Amino acid sequence: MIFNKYDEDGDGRISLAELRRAIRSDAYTKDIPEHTVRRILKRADEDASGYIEYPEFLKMVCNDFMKCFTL
Ligand SMILES: [Ca+2]
Repeated sequence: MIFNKYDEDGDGRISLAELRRAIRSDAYTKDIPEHTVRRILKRADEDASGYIEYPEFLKMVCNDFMKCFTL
């Protein structure tokens, strides 16, 4: 599952560091700047916990990256 690739330590949520690594490992966003990573996290983080939980992650990939079909 895609979420597991992002959630490297398997605690069920994606931290800023995990999001940064995952995004940069994707070819199409290799040069993504730090402030953009933070903006993506902030936008996906609906409850403002500072992390992306699984339901928030699903919304993020469906809305922004059109990857719904791969989930
Ligand atoms: Ca995690």
